[in-house]
Amino acid sequence: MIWGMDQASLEKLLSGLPLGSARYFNTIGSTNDLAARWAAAGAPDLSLVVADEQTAGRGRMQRRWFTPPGATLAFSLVLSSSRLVQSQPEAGFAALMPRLTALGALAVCDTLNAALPPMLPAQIKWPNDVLATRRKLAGVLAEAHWHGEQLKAVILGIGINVAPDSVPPAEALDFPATCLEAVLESPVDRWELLRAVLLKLLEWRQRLDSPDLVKAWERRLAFRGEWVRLLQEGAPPLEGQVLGLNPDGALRLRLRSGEVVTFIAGEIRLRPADQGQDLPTQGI
Ligand code: BT5
Repeated sequence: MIWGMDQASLEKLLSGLPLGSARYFNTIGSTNDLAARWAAAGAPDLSLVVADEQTAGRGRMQRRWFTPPGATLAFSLVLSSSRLVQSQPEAGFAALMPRLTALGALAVCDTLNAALPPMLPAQIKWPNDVLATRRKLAGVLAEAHWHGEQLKAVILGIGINVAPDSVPPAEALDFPATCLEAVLESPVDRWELLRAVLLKLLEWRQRLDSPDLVKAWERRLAFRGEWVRLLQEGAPPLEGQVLGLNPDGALRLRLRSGEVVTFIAGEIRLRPADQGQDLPTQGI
């Protein structure tokens, strides 16, 4: 078991995994930003940036990702474009991004489910959150980086709440949160968890273009059959029943009118329709 982490221990932990290089930081702004700069400077495919603490951790749309020291797992992987678009170039960039978000969420979800009781499986709150006990335990941020019109790399950032200190104060949250130690009621070695998630991620990456990926994403979908509220930028909230995912990863909902509509990942937030802001935050 590794309690402290440093560059040499990270390299030892990852030995044998088919990754690019790896860099460890005690403190960093955002692992996604460092990984993007590294990708621009020629980082090999599957290079990894890991940090104990992020001072400017980000979620989607510049939302904040809380990453205090000693309690969370925060890392980013460089996925080189040359390895991403080779198998289905005609499907293009638009098809790729939802799959990469799914790749990260599935890797986390599957890793957690190896440890969680089968009655309480981790699930994916579409598109990019991993829930346990219906609270957010992890988030995924896939960001594309371009060189002119050419996709250079996608940075896949993953944040997982491990110890209770990782759970933000309730007033900083738009959805209830928890951490793995609270759910398992036992201590968790963050670095063993990192290795396990990376192994799952490498496994799923082999099937990035397969219909299996979206099917697995759909099987782990939270709130299936339930009524949810969609919060969209610049539009009134919408209520619908979660039906599933389309093969392209779009969310399929039935509205109160009976009409079935689909949403492409990225611009919406989702919560159960009957859930107020006051569900207690666990683990703090
Ligand atoms: C996400 O965004 O959930 C993506 C989070 C990705 C974080 C990783 S950490 C490594 C890499 N480097 C980065 O800078 N980022 C990535 P989104 O769905 O937009 O959710 C953001 C919202 O989650 C915030 O507005 C808060 O309400 C909530 N939140 C912030 N920190 C949290 C935490 N530690 N646990 C649970 N919820 C949190």
